[in-house]
Amino acid sequence: MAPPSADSPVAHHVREEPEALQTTINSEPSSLLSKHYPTPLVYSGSLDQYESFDLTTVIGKEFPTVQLTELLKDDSKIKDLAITVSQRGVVFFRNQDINIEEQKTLAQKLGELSGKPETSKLHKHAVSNSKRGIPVDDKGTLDDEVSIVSSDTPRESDGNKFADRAPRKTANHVWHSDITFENIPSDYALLKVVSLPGKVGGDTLFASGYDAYDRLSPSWQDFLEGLTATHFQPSFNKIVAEKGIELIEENRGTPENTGTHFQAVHPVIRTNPVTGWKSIFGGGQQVEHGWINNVTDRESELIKGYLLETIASNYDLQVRIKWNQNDLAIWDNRSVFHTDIGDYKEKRVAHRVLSLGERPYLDKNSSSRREALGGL
Ligand SMILES: O=C(O)CCC(=O)C(=O)O
Ligand SMILES: [Fe+2]
Repeated sequence: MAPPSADSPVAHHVREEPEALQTTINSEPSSLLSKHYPTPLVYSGSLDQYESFDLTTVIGKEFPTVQLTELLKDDSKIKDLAITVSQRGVVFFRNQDINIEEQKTLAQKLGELSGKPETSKLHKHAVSNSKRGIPVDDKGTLDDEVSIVSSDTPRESDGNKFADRAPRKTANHVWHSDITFENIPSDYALLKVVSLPGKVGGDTLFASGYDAYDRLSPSWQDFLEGLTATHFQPSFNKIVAEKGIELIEENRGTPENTGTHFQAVHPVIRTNPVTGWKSIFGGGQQVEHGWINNVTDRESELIKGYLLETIASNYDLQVRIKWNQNDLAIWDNRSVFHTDIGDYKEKRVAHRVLSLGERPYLDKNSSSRREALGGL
């Protein structure tokens, strides 16, 4: 069956996984039987010597003084950093002198040292890449492994969100995790804000997918653990048709991220291999144009709506970062949703590097964050 288009009228049928993707899903059960899931990693304490504090009870940590270039010298510290990011969801570092090459090295090492597959390298964005001609430094270097997130040249998929805020419906629909339309999405994201719009505006919000999972009743947890979602990014092919730009079609950081489908089937609830905790994954903007499989269209909309509400409406599972120039955030895209806040007019520029992780999976026997920590 051909996958339904995002624009197709609501039909009273059950959406199944698109044929092209069924091999992936259908090959899972037999391999699952014998599958050994990774054992959660244990923090060794190597970062305890640096000043740090938690930003909220459930999400966020800040290291106000250490330089990442210092941590980069020691693999055991990088591994502890990966564990800290996966546990706290997002970690902030202030006024960093790390350059773009070092930012890339750190991104790849965070993934490698916490056990990602050998084939997973840094992501090459299909659209937001060197072909846009925006240099990553003052020497004019162009790099497919760096996305320049700039209000001056908004990502084409953002449309004109900066043009006029007044007519926007609600900001909530922009909550997302990065590049989940890929078969192998991102584990760690590193975003360094290099130019700010002024004294105020351009903050970023993060929400814990772990805690969103913990908000669900055991019955809903069980129900959602049996479901997959099709993540879909239709705007890239529209841009090709409208603007005639060239996409990166081959090997966007792993041979498994190839082609121009920009659709991937992933479990709605996913286990993070580093913590061993379950998280909502099939919610937010990444499924706005996608759907929940094997339920009716109406049921899919209801589930998507409820998951978005759980992420967006619970302010006590969120943290908001106010940036200063050269601050850097690292988040775990497997278990955290985020959204930028387009409440400014002046130029804001950030450099983003994404490490690619593992193919998302659910280990039914893994625990929730609250179960593991014995409470909040
Ligand atoms: O610019 C920001 O605050 C975040 C933008 C974003 O969604 C990203 O870098 O993945
Ligand atoms: Fe993002």
